[in-house]
Amino acid sequence: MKILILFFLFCYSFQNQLRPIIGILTQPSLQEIEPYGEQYIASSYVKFVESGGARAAPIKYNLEKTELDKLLNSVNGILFAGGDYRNLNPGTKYSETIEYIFDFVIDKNNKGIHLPLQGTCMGFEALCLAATKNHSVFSRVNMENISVPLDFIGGDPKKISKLFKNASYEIIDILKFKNVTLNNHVNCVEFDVFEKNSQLTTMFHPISINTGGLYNLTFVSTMEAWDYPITGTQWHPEKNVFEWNPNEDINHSKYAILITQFISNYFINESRKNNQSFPNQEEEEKALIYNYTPLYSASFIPDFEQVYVFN
Ligand SMILES: *[C@@H]1O[C@H](CO)[C@@H](O)[C@H](O)[C@H]1NC(C)=O
Ligand SMILES: *[C@@H]1O[C@H](CO)[C@@H](O)[C@H](O)[C@H]1NC(C)=O
Ligand SMILES: *[C@@H]1O[C@H](CO)[C@@H](O)[C@H](O)[C@H]1NC(C)=O
Ligand SMILES: *[C@@H]1O[C@H](CO)[C@@H](O)[C@H](O)[C@H]1NC(C)=O
Ligand SMILES: *[C@@H]1O[C@H](CO)[C@@H](O)[C@H](O)[C@H]1NC(C)=O
Ligand SMILES: *[C@@H]1O[C@H](CO)[C@@H](O)[C@H](O)[C@H]1NC(C)=O
Ligand SMILES: *[C@@H]1O[C@H](CO)[C@@H](O)[C@H](O)[C@H]1NC(C)=O
Ligand SMILES: CC(=O)N[C@H]1CO[C@H](CO)[C@@H](O)[C@@H]1O
Repeated sequence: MKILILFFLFCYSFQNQLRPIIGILTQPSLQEIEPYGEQYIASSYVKFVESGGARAAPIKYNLEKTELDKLLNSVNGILFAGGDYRNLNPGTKYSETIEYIFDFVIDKNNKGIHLPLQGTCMGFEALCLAATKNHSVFSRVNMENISVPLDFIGGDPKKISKLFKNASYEIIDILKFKNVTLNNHVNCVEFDVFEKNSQLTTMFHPISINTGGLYNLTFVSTMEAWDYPITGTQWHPEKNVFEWNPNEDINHSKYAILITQFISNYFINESRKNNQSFPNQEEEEKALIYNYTPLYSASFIPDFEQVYVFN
């Protein structure tokens, strides 16, 4: 009997979270979305975390610290979505919040609580800003509306990265050879700048680079933290499955879909290792994205099929 109980306790400790909730940070609305609400989340990010087996909870970028702390102490992972690079301008509330959340995540993990963080596109840049507090790490690249393969660096990505350790060679080859990673960014962190910045190199490990854009720069396109469950993609894993703007070079091939699913599965798998929870069911329900109804937004902002707006 005792052994049986110990066995169940053992299993439980390895499956501590089968109902993960991902906090997705909102951002100030783009001009086209403004009439509907002051801040927004593109629904594709919500669907991205849902497709990996999680639920989403919006984190308003302008929450006061006590409310923010409450959420950060309750969710099982955090996503910084893509968006307008100007959110990261010096002095914005948004950049203050991402720096706060980043430090919070580092601190939690240092205390032995596995709290994953994914940054996508502008969210990738947000990770670099938060790690350096230096607005000069960005360069203008204008790499917009183009799907490319990844240029892996440092050897076999299965051997050098946590992100791709468990990937099949099919996934690696799709990323290596097919145009499946949509780039849609004004700014970037150049590989040279990255390598010369000790705050970046001690925190993160670049896994892939790409070259291109109006200014034909070589920039870091995928990275992960050495010692923390933090990953960044300058490209958009969520769009292949969930965004359908016919004027954007988004890849909807069966290969591209596998990439979205791989990144989502990886991130949510990481979040299942987190043991945080809301104080009670009522607070959990109150936090969930299900309290909001997305708008069909393609007619006023073709970049997104649907958006959640908040005031
Ligand atoms: C979560 O895990 C950490 C590290 O093992 C532990 O200190 C903490 O008490 C756990 N929290 C809960 C709510 O189980
Ligand atoms: C900020 O980043 C730029 C570009 O890498 C670098 O030249 C500068 O020294 C950095 N500033 C500080 C204070 O580290
Ligand atoms: C998507 O990838 C497939 C497979 O490599 C390729 O044939 C197609 O041209 C790509 N489409 C776009 C929009 O990049
Ligand atoms: C990827 O797209 C470029 C154009 O952007 C094209 O030249 C190349 O053939 C494509 N590669 C594949 C594998 O589809
Ligand atoms: C962009 O830069 C790469 C690498 O530095 C170079 O090989 C390529 O020819 C350049 N492309 C253009 C269009 O200048
Ligand atoms: C995006 O790229 C595609 C394919 O290269 C092109 O057909 C489309 O016109 C571009 N869209 C915009 C908004 O530039
Ligand atoms: C999920 O995480 C566990 C524990 O780190 C790992 O063993 C497993 O390979 C991961 N699965 C996937 C699909 O990444
Ligand atoms: C492709 C690959 O390596 N898959 C493995 C990922 O991790 C799970 C669980 O550890 C294994 O069962 C898979 O074989």
